Amino acid sequence: MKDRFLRALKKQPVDKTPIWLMRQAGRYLPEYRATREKAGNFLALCKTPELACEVTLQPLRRYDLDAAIIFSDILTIPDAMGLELSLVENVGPVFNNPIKNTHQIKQLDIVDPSDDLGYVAKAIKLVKKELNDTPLIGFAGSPWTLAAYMVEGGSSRDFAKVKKLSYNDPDSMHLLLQKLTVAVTSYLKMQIQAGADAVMLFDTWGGLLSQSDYVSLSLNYMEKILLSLEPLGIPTIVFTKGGGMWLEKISRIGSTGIGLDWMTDIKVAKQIIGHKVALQGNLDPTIMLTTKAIIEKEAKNILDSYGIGNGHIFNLGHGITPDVPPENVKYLVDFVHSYSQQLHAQSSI
Ligand code: 1CP
Repeated sequence: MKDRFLRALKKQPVDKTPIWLMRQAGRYLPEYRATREKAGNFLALCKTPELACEVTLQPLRRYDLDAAIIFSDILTIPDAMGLELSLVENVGPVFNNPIKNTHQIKQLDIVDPSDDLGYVAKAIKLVKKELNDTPLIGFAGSPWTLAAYMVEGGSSRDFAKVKKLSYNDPDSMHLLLQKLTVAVTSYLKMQIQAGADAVMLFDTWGGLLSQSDYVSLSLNYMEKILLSLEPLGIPTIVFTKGGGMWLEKISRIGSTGIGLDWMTDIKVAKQIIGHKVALQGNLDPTIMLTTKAIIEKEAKNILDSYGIGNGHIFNLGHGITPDVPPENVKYLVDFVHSYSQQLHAQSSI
């Protein structure tokens, strides 16, 4: 088993720091763009298990990555709930039927993932057959982040509509979050049963909330999900973008690891919560657009900041962007592996 990723997640010793990258399959790879073209559009790519499997494997053919992440999107759940997702070029994800009123929230179907999202389980099974020994990460959006897109109708700078709804009508907001919590829980269970070796919750917009709203609208629901997954015995990672000032709170909800954005100092994070959870991150994705020398300097800085000790999984602080030169990714992956060896050799003395 190529088990560095799972070992580091459990804070066990490894020979090199494992690395994978959020959005490692995607538009910066020409072979991804070709496969998406073949599928017709982004959603068709997600819904065709053979092609979703193919793009999941593409970055692993190029790079010595320590984990694969199933190719899909967090917005497949709202799509299955009837909001009808499409991806508009130069705009991003858009829902044809966004949530406009509380009546719609009451009417909203809770999806049966094995039926409505069975294509994801099929893709996971196909990937697992091809992967041999590399672990596969399953994922879902946090209820809050999904609700944010569902109420907004797509992406947004400030997500004011969903925040307004939370203040004006907290009961409806919580009803929506409860429905999403049930859906996300059964969706992740399905992914684990299909073969996912770890699962990650993406709370991309948790950082837009005040501290008390973050706890009540996002963190508490993620905790419920983790609690329901606990009996399955699979490691979990929680990533709240903009959550650096709440690490202590996040570390108490029961995840095995915590993803850090690039605004967070990984050395400080390790001091605060490193004894409890593994830390994943946290290179600024913009650095991937610069030179190999800068990538090396900044990656070294993160590895040295984490320092000696188990429990670090190298990643970016957010998803890789479409304009990253593919050769920079190879440089980063190889550098992290080669440089980190000395850190692990020291820790085993
Ligand atoms: O071909 C294209 O143009 C599609 C671009 C794209 C891709 C490659 C989208 C649309 N989704 C994805 C795949 C995806 N999305 C993965 C695949 C696995 C991987 O290789 O990592 C994952 C894990 C996601 C998760 C996701 N989707 C998040 C959470 C993580 C994050 O980046 O914050 C979010 C917020 C989304 C919504 C979404 N889907 C797509 C886009 C462009 C977005 C972001 C929209 C926004 O900026 O608000």
